[in-house]
Amino acid sequence: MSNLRLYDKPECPFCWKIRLALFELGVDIERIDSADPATRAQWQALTPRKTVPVLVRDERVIYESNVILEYLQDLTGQLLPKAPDARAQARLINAYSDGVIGTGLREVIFEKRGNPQAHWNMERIKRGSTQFEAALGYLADQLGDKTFFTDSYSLPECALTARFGLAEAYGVEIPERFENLRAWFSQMKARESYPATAPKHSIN
Ligand SMILES: N[C@@H](CCC(=O)N[C@@H](CS)C(=O)NCC(=O)O)C(=O)O
Repeated sequence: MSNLRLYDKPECPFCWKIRLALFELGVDIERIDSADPATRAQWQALTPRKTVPVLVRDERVIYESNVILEYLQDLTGQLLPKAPDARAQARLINAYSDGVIGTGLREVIFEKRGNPQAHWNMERIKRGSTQFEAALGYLADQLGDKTFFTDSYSLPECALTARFGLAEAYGVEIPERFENLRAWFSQMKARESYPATAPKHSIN
């Protein structure tokens, strides 16, 4: 695939899911850290949303992580299962990861990242962790005893691996009662794509 550039932020869950997708697809990219003051104006000029990830392929600029994922699917045919029902399921879990799983986690991460430990608002952290845990039941039911959320590595694996990875880095565990989710996450971490794409700094 020709000339791909990704503006991203190591700890951004939307960016991480794109890095996972690209790695799993075996696609080489030039990665540019969006926090670098030298490139900030450059990528911000590319997107009206002023958010990363931003993917540039030759002259084409794509922002919004889910549009990027669909674009990668269109280019490769390998990010979504074949059957319409399974494709819908993959998209639903991806949306759930963005919209529901991310909500509680954000509270924990923003609180821990934004403040010295001595000043952490433990109530906010507890509230966020509880919300995260409460959202896991649905995922556990959807996964059941399968290896993947659909019949192959797909959008849910990219999206949730990034979310669970950030959760773990910020001290939020998947409770033991969700044994299947824990086993699934262990499998995801054992793939080459995990260490190759995980943020390498700034997680406390
Ligand atoms: N809906 C967007 C959300 C992306 C987003 O919120 N990105 C955050 C980082 S996690 C961002 O770029 N914030 C502005 C900044 O970092 O300057 C997507 O899926 O791409």
